[in-house]
Amino acid sequence: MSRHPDLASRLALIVVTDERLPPGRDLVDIVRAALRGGARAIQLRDKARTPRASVAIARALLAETRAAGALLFVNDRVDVALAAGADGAHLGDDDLPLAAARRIVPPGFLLGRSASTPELAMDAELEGADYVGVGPIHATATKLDAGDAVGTARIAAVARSVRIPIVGIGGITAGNAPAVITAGAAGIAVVSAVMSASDPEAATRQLLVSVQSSVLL
Ligand code: TZP
Ligand code: MG
Repeated sequence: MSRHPDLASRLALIVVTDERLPPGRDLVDIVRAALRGGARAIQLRDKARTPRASVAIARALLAETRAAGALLFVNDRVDVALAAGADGAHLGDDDLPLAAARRIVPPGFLLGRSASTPELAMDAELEGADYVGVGPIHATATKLDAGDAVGTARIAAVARSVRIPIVGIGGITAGNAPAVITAGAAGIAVVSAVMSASDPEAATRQLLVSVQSSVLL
């Protein structure tokens, strides 16, 4: 059973932050705009800040996500997520093993795992992941070590292998999101489509419309 009553619908659109923002832009402002645009989940992804600084920004984002009834995940760092009181953490190959993280988090704490193949996704599910992130679906300039694009067919392959929700990531836009959903993903995770948008609120709204309309296809 899912650790969150409404997890799959919250995962329809995860807005993932980037510490490299266009000049003059403020992260909390962009997240607030994304929440106004309807984002139900935010992931703090920060490869540059110290853990101390990450906890401070996570707390600031948590005030916003709580007010909006959205979930906050912290990328990489279970310690930062727990210290800030976030709803969950997203783990990759260099982070705490999923099962080890599960041992130290309270019941109900959400754990996502990057898993780009059916085998890795099955391992993640067995270890207690609440969802898996599959990607990069398309080429992306946001994560330099993301590896080759796996395409939407990979979503379909992972969807045949696990029962937990799947989130597609990497080069996803409002234009190509429907193919990710129709391949079997519960949602999409985006960085640049919102973080680099001139109007992050409108960009978020457009992405959500795109995801939600394709659920009905
Ligand atoms: N993991 C796989 S691809 C990616 C991450 C964090 C970057 C996604 O960024 P964008 O800008 O949405 O392509
Ligand atoms: Mg990571």
